[in-house]
Formats: sequence, structure tokens, C-alpha cells
Amino acid sequence: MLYPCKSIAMSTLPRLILATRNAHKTAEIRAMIGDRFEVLNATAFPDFPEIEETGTTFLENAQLKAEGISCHIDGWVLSDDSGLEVDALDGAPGVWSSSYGGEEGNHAKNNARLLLEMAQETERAARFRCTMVLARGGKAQAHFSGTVEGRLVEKLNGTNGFGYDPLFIPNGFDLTFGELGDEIKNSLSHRSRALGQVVAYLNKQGLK
Ligand code: ITT
Repeated sequence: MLYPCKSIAMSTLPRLILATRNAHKTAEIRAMIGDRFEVLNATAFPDFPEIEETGTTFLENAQLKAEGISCHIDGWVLSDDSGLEVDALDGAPGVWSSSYGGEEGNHAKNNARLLLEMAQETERAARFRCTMVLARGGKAQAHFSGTVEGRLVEKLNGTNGFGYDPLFIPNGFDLTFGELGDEIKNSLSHRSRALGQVVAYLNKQGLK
């Protein structure tokens, strides 16, 4: 008697390991390249260490994360260090975007502090920046960067995305990333611009 084949939970796509536990970054990256790569993040590997972000630039932190994870697994590892730079605040919160409100990863507190710091400011220009590092065998192989310019609004608008998205309007639009939604964000974000270069690089290495 013949039995129907069981579906096997294994992907035939090339694997890309993200050196992050941030579910939002992972979801965005997966939405952008999940049809071309099997995208896993550090939560799939409970033995991976926590990497301390002791750098003072996006590139330093991205390199620490990519190399720190890549020495524990074969294959390509991709890190993402990103943040918001505000002109009126001399580039703050920048590299310290995720703890700006005093508590690591607390987006409500980060946004509350940003609103407070910007309350009297008329100069509202800001940008998101993303630096990605690809590592293999514990060594960084290449780095990539993407930015999206825009301006800050005076109150939270929208619930899409994460982090500072409800406060940021990208140039050319009148709505925040929080209102525009994933599809538009992923078509022009700092992350998508860096990721486009990552994919081109991996394709050149024969990974398609
Ligand atoms: P990993 O280090 O594990 O990747 P993380 O959340 O600590 O995760 P970062 O150190 O790169 O990541 O800090 C990113 C912070 O920058 C994030 O917490 C947000 O506050 C902000 N940020 C980055 N990209 C963003 C985006 O697309 N939209 C809104 N805020 C963003």
C-alpha cells in the first residue's frame, strides 16, 4: 500500500542566519528576502551567546554581533545595527537608539524621551541608518549601509512597524512609517537599502 508523502520541514533555500533576537527586524528581513533565503535568527539557536554591544559606531556593533555569532555556526551570518539620527540632537539617539529612554528595547520610553527632547525644536530633520555585516567563520567579510531621510512629528501616529516608526515621516510622504505600513516601509527603508546590497553580494558569491 502506498502512503502519501509527508511534508518535510526542510527548506531547499540557502540559509542566512541573522545575528539578532529582535523579532521586528527579523520579520522585516524575512518579508523582504524570505522567498530567496531561509532566514533564521538567534532565537532558533538557544546556545548562541548574548553579544555585548560595546562599540561606539553602527559598524563596530554590527561587526561584534556578526562575528560573535558566526564563530558558533557554519555558513553566512548577517547582523543589523540600526538607529535614528536626529539633526537637532547632534545625531542622538544614534547608536544608543534602543536604550534612549533608559531601558533597553523599551520603545514606549524611547519615544517618550524623543518627544520630550524635541518638544521645543522646529528643526525636525532625522534619518534612520542601518549597517549590516556579513560574517563567515567568525570573520566579517563585508559591510553595507542604508539610510532613509525624513522628519519627526510631534505625536505618535500609527501602530505599524516598531521603535520610532510612529514618529518618523520619510521624505516624499505625509504619513509616518507607523501609518504607511510594512509594504511601503520595506520598499524604501534604511534596512531594505542595506539588504539590497547584501543580497547582491551573496548572489555574487554564488548563493542564490
Ligand atoms: P539586536 O542588537 O539584537 O539586533 P536591537 O533591538 O538591540 O537588536 P539595535 O541595537 O540595532 O538592535 O537597536 C535598534 C534600535 O533602533 C531599535 O530598538 C529602535 O529603537 C531603532 N530602530 C532601528 N531600526 C528601526 C526601524 O526600522 N524602525 C523604528 N525604529 C528602529
